[in-house]
Amino acid sequence: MNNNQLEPTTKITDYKERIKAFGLELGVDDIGIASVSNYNSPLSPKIESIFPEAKSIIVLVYKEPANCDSPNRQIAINGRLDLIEFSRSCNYLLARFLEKEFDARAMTVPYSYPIDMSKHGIADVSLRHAAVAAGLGTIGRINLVIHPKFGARVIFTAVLCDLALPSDPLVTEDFCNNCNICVASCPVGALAEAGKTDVSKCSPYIQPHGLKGTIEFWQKFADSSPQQQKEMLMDNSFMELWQFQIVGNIYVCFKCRNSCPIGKR
Ligand code: B12
Repeated sequence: MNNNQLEPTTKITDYKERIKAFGLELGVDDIGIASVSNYNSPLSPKIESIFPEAKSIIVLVYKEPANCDSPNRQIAINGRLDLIEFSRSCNYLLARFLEKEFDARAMTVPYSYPIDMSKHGIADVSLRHAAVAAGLGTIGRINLVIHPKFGARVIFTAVLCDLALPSDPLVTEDFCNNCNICVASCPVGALAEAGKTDVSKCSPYIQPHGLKGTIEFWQKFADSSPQQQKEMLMDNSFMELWQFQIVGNIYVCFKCRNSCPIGKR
């Protein structure tokens, strides 16, 4: 069909409506569209370096169930894992819809991992910047996108495509009231500086069995006697490490996001 050519405005509007209707029908909570030219994430790679013909970013919003508010660590993270799994299906189904319905080329952008580990926490596509460009919210003091209806209790995925779809209007209202509750809620002070999350504080705390924790464990293991090594392998911290390796993406802290009063029910 379109081979990157701009279609008459009515047709393009119709495409956008059909794409959004399809996504909402899947169970996604909101969808915004940004033209690639409106995506501006200074630290991230250019979208063209990932997908040279990409013209649009379709950003999918998923409202989280209440799990992350639970003091039970397993229930809290399992709610997120449910959503991550669901979001992969939605990405795939939307990409296939674009291919089948509009003869478009599409590439999916996942929730997070795998990312290029040499880039120190900078993903190939910054979903916060994409969500803002797609009119889905504004960045609050918490450094998360505050969605007009759901606040910070949302996650995002995206689909890049070569259809030239115009951007949705930006959200102009600032939903963050700068109450600073998120800043105070962080047990390691990672939000102390406005406009920046201190990754060296946040990351090892929310993912204690991530890269830093794994290196520390095996370093200690290498420096231990055979008897101590035996004990280390029977210890709960190793079992947690093992669990992290097979499940991945296990966070043990949601405090900033849980503390935000915007959109809380
Ligand atoms: C790596 C990563 C992390 C790392 C490091 C973060 C980092 N370096 O930015 C760690 C592990 C610490 C982390 C923590 C969390 N993360 Co995280 N993370 C990511 C990931 C995979 C990549 C982020 C990235 O590329 N950052 C690097 C660059 C691009 O960011 P940056 O240029 O520094 O941008 C910052 C500034 O520019 C600032 N900023 C200042 N002024 C302005 C103005 C405007 C207009 C804009 C757009 C930005 C902006 O905003 C950005 C945030 O700091 C994304 C998924 C993705 N693909 O985007 C999820 C993602 C950002 N994380 C998310 C979440 C939910 C979390 C946690 C709450 C984890 C949890 N327990 O649930 C915490 C929140 C911590 C916090 N309050 O900041 C969500 C955010 C959803 C939302 N509502 O915004 C994302 C989008 C995952 C997803 N698919 O939904 N994360």
